Amino acid sequence: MWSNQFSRRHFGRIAGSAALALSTGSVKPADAQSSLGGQNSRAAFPADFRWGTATSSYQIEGAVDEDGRGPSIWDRFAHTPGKIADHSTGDVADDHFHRYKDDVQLMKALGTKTYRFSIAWPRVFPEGSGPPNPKGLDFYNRLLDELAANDIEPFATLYHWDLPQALQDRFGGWMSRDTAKAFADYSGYVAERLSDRVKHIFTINECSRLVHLGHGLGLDAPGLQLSQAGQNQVRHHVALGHGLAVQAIRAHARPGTKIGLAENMVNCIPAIETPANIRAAEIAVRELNAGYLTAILEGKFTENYLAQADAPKYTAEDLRIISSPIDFVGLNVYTPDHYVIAADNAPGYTLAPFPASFPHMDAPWLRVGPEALYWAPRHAAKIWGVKSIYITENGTSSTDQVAADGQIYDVDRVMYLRNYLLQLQRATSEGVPVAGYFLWSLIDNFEWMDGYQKRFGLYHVDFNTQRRTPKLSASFYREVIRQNAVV
Ligand code: GBH
Repeated sequence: MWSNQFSRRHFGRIAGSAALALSTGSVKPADAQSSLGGQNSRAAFPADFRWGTATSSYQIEGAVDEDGRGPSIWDRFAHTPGKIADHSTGDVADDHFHRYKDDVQLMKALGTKTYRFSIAWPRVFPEGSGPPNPKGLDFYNRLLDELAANDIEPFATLYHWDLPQALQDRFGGWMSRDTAKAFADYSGYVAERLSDRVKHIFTINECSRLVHLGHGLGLDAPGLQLSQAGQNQVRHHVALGHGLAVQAIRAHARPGTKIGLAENMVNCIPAIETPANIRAAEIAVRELNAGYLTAILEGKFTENYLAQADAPKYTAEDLRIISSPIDFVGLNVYTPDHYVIAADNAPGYTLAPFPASFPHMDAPWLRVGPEALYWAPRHAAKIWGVKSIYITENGTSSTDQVAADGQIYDVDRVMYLRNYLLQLQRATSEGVPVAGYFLWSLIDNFEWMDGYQKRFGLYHVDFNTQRRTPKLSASFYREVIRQNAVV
């Protein structure tokens, strides 16, 4: 298995002589800076900035039948023929359920001091609600103890899309308010038992994707293709579930537990950074996130959102619950969603179409626009006055060929990360309150509808042997963390 020693040697080898010198401790960050003409001092992050990696339960755990776990909508979906590109499932995935100790060592080898993971609801409540399954929670107890022993702070997500299948069967999952209530009960239960060690909790990961791909396009579980009205109602129930969970966590967690969410906000970039375009981008962000982030952070829907024929059914009490105060906002940022140009006529902005030549990584949707990582947190801070922001996901897939010498020279991922991180540093240097960054992902994993064909990890995984191998990008990230600056 993976010892720390081994990984350090391995890092030295893959990153060449410069990293070898660094790993012996003979070159200090200051020396590195002076040799680069002081560039690094300009690209430094706040001293207490938190660096981490992110994963999610169904994508890495495997062990879907162990210790009383119930089935989730992703088990059902992945086992439905034709849904996953390579006909794979998350039945085994990275076998993290059994290899979590080794995986914690991978985090340690990077120098990360934080880790964002998700808890599988069907491990804790196999039927979604009703009697809990203490053995299911025990896995997370073991993981948390292992993280603590290695000085890595846990940030836990309560819902990364693996809804208990029983709730889908019983009342249509998120199509019903009952799922929002069950989510709150589960959240309070987990918070009570884990908040002695987990001080930061995210309620729901990416409402926008679970609505659009899960209930609109049918490409994610539960694979539904609802009308616009149906999708808006699902979004409303997810928002309500978030709000009820915030209240339940506050009621049951230890004092001082911080609560937020992790959202892939529809991110609008001023096409040219003029004051008019920046203002237009802010208007667009408010409107294009009206059903979720705007409602959560403002306590009301925008007039345009309500004016549409398909507006959700809601009560004033719902909005009060949805906008329960939160402590931080997590943003998943991969791409620029829209480039925006100011317009005189309503709604005050134009969304520029993307030219076919716009560059992307190893997926057509993964467009390369590093400034997305500057604008997302800046918008959240400016538009809603958010005081604490985490980048809860950022990263990229790459074709990741294993070279003849066994190494993975993912210089494209390094290029992507370097340019995005420079834009994040631009934000923190301007005082945008970003407290930390979680790179997606620690290890290659089950990439939803793409199966194992898309790789996002800093560590390459051979899914036949479960062998983990650090890619060049792992050395890059380790160096960024060591210097607390873009290198
Ligand atoms: C995140 O989603 C997830 O949180 C994470 O679990 C996942 O592994 C990671 O990113 C990488 O994908 O309509 O077919 O063009 C990222 C958000 C991904 C949103 C892809 C929209 C469009 C797919 N998005 N997506 S498609």
